[in-house]
Amino acid sequence: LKQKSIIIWMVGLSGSGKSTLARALENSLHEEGFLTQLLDGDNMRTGINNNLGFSPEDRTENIRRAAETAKLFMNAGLVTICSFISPTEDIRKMAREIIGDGYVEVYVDCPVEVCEERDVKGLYAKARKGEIPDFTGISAPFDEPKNPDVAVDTANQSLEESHQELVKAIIERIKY
Ligand code: GGZ
Repeated sequence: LKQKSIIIWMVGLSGSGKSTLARALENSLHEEGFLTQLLDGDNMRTGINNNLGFSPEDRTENIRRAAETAKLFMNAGLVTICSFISPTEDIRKMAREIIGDGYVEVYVDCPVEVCEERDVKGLYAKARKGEIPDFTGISAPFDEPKNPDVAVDTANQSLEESHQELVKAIIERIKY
């Protein structure tokens, strides 16, 4: 096998650019010949996690199942990319403990003010109006990761710059 299987755990607010970067990273890894699996809200919350909402308990269960699922892919030899808000220290500690060696934390750093200003999907406006309860960064907590393995600054960099930086950092960690 020409790749080390690891789990790239992408952390960041809604609208931080996490999913866009996760997909772009996956494409770049494919071009380099790596096998990957992407896990995110789109394939987890609509399927195996379709009974979960956004209470603290449900988010914890969402991340627990995602980490366990990711570990299966990792053990099958795939470079696994997980893109979830993963809002608290405790939630990330749990993911790190489930996965063990192979957990690589990437902080997609974009302040809530910038995410709200951009509000690509209009979710922040709805959260402000109270139409979405427990919205991360508005009415539910987000603890900034203190010691991520990699951080990209999507508030001050273009997505293309962040993408290049991320690909470089990840390829260093998966090539033998
Ligand atoms: C945060 C929410 C919420 C609430 C729906 N809080 O930007 P999006 O829309 O497409 O991605 C967000 C996604 C977050 O799901 P995660 O599984 O990543 O969250 S966690 O790690 O905390 O379990 C957002 C949408 O779901 N969304 N309601 N209340 N984001």
